[in-house]
Amino acid sequence: MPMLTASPATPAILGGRPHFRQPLHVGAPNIGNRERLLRRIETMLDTRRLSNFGPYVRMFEDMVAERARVKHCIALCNGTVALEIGARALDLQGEVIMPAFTFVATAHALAWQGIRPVFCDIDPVTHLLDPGKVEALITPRTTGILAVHLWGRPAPAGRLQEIADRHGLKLMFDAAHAFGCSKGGKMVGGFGDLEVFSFHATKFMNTAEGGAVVTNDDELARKVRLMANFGFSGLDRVEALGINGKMNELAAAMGLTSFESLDQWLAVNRRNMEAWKRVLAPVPGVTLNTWDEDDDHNHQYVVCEVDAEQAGLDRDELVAALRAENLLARRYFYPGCHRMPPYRFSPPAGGWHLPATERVCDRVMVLPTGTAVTVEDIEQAGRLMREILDQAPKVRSALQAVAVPEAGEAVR
Ligand code: T4K
Repeated sequence: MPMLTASPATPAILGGRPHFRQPLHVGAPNIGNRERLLRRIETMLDTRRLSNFGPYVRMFEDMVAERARVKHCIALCNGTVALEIGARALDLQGEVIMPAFTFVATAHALAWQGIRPVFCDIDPVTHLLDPGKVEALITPRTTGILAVHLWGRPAPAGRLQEIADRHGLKLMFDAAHAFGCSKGGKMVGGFGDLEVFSFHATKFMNTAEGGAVVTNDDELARKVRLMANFGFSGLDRVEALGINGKMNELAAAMGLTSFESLDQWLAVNRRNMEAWKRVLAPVPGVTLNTWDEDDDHNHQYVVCEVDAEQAGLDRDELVAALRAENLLARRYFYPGCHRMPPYRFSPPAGGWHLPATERVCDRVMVLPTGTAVTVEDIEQAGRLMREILDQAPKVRSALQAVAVPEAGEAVR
């Protein structure tokens, strides 16, 4: 639990003590009931069943499929491998259209198997792939669209499906952020040909490391299961090319335990989001992203945009000043996949044209939430942000004069 130091007279960047004694992370894991987890591990050790589609993995798959209201769930070792196997099961090749504003794993999962990610711009408000910009990027080499339910907000699946159908393309969703989310009453999991969840430690629901492919298509599910297990369809019968993408029993035990606390965590995330909404309302130039109240949301990311002119500091300056306080805000997914190696070395003729992506990359700031964060922390953080911005010119000068902690470092 982050501990507060005495009330801050001076922001740390101006020489005061860091406000939070313990770092306040974006992505500190939610941890389920220890006794129940340890009991599951005891059983696992007693039965010596550690991997290869054991009972915990089967149970976990059933629970994910039920929650996402989808026919098949194949639990895998992480979200990145799930994306790779999903893309391969769909026989994606050549070029696939995707947003550049996402975690780099989305692009790497394609590039790792020789598929060229073609970056499409996003809607500047929702941060999601802009369907109006997709068709212009389709070429004879395009085989699919990989959209991302970024921050847990469902991508415009209906419009993307129409485009995919019109051009004979496969449609897959990176739902790494969106477990438990819904759009128009339909749960994330059943959109497109298949969807991919991540259950990484930093996610709303975690298995420490883990992921899953979910689909309503029987044949695709069979293919994914084969591919994730070296192509084995029997004890010693290999039917196809495969790799090892299996989730192990330890991870599934963690997942089953996480499931038991899911609704409680959701309530915490909602409570925290309301608190952030309240405390950020009077902060000049810092605007919390909105969401559709009719949709289910897991609120695992608290995302805002910083308007440098109104705030008096730009996003990077504000993030640096907050990090000096041990409030470890993040600027996910800066600078955008298209400006990262290897993608920045192979732009199309004329370069990438992604103005909305680049604007959002320069403004987004993600703030801590989850069960490790209290309402009191958030209220303190709001006051702190106002104090920092009240002294923006001094903070800017101080930032220019000192070495600011790098991402991941905490000031002690
Ligand atoms: N698609 C999308 C859209 C994704 O966002 C991701 C992953 C994927 C695909 C791929 O899924 P996986 O293959 O990962 O299943 C994190 C995660 O590693 C990554 O899973 C996640 N997205 C991405 C958005 O965030 P970092 O660079 O933020 O990790 P890190 O180590 O800085 O952790 C964040 C904070 O959480 C740290 O400040 C400390 C805290 N933390 C982290 C871990 C792992 C803990 O307190 N305990 C922990 O065990 O990437």
